[in-house]
Amino acid sequence: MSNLYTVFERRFPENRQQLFLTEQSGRQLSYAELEQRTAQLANSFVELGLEPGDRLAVQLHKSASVLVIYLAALRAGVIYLPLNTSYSARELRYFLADAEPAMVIADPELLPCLQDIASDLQASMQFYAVDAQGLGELTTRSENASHQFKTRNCSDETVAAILYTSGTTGLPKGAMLSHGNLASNALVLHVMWGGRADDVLLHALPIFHVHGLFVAVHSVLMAGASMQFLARFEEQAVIDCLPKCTVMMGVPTHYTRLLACQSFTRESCASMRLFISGSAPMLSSTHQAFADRTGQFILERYGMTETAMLVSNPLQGERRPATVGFPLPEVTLRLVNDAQQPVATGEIGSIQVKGPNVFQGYWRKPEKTAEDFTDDHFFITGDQGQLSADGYLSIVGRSKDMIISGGLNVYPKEVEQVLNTIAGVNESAVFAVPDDDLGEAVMAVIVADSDCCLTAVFEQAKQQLSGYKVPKKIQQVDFLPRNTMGKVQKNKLRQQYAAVMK
Ligand code: MCA
Ligand code: AMP
Repeated sequence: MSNLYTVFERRFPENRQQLFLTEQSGRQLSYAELEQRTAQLANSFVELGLEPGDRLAVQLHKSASVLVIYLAALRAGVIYLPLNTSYSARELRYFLADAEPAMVIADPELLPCLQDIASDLQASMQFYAVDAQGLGELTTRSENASHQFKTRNCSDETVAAILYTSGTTGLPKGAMLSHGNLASNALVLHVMWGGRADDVLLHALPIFHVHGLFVAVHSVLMAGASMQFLARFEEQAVIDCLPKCTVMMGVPTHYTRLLACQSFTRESCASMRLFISGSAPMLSSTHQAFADRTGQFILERYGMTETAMLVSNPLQGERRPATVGFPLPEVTLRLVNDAQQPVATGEIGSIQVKGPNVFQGYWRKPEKTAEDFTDDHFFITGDQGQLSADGYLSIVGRSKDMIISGGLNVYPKEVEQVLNTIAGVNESAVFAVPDDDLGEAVMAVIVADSDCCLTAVFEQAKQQLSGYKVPKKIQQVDFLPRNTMGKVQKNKLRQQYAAVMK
């Protein structure tokens, strides 16, 4: 098995002058430039002493330069570690301490905070600033480097990237995805979704996650196709771009926001062959409204950071709303009851999976890794599913205490831990409430001193948590509902506040 970059390179268009991407500014990157710039940067990484297996942490706003850095890291055998630009100093400290990156590349305005953290941790890391145009000392250095780089060989198990996912305990875990995991998933999706060289992907997702970085970008590289690379999801920009595109991948919030626009019409989608949705459940009513408006059926699929994509509705055949379709080739999926016995068709069970896409474990957390696998090596997803007689999987719930807000995961425990440290707050409970825009919104109830100021609690929460984790509503209560075991009854809270965002 080869380096993931080599898998892509073999599929680059013969004419390397063809476009890989176009940014909103009109700036373009051809496959020839991609090859050259990734070779130069990989040479710089080696000159600067990065060794295979070293971690490269990257905290940059979305631009083509980030993809050049990602692919150069793959070529040099360096482990790529994307950091969300909305992370707070508290969150970043955990990631730097845990991953111990040898190099950190960040936006000039974000770099000082990372440097302060590293100096506080007494950790030695190389720091480079790269600005929105992709410029900085590192880029200048790489401009003088050779255009040739022999991409490092690696095995299926060699770690390509670490993506942090928070956990039910409140402590994030670094999921190690290997070159083999990502290559097998990219190939399967290319075949299942009918990737074509003349595809143009509309890319409006963030690139810190499996969805935007791997599923979307890899689909372009596997087809030798191109993409319109938008810095963020903004409805009108997406609608303006659609006529130049053939495929779009998004989260349900993207599709509901498009449907709220009058200018999103059947005509604006005329060149599109495929709309894909994932990361969060899509309501059947959204599927229907989308089909009514555009004449096209969204293809919904299901995956996780630890496994990349697992299950997909078919390209040809019925795309069934409220289901995520069939297990992908090579993915073995089973539904089990509490006694770990397979459930009958139509019954609800915990989803467990096995396959070449399943990650290598959590970075430096062997005990956590062991907890999440069964004795016969199935990964326990923490999702609850149900299979129809004709094999369609529905995700019907989660055994993990997790909120999905606008396609982003929030673990209540982490938010509760932060709220509980705020002066005046005695205890808290964080849970999901239905939200028309985000699907689920984060809500907190707190038991606090009588003089506790809610505005101050919000401010403190904002300082310590990424914006999407900050509760949209915080309500002060006299006590938390508990069962006889003393456990907070979140079901009761969810019911009580179900209409709070309406
Ligand atoms: C931003 N904010 C949010 C969210 N995003 N709050 C709750 N949930 C969110 N998802 C907050 C910001 O902190 C800010 O708060 C305010 O909303 C406005 O921020 P802005 O950036 O302008 O928001 P936006 O542009 O409206 O973004 C919403 C969005 C975006 C378009 C839904 O979150 C998005 O693109 N989500 C996609 C996420 C994704 O790619 N997920 C894949 C991971 P304040 O005003 O207070 O500062 S899951 C995955 O990879 C698995 C494997 C899978 O299956 O795909
Ligand atoms: P993450 O940990 O960020 O990778 O999020 C993965 C989780 O998102 C899964 O375990 C599911 O709970 C959820 N998810 C992803 N795709 C879907 C989908 N199409 N429908 C319902 N839930 C989904």
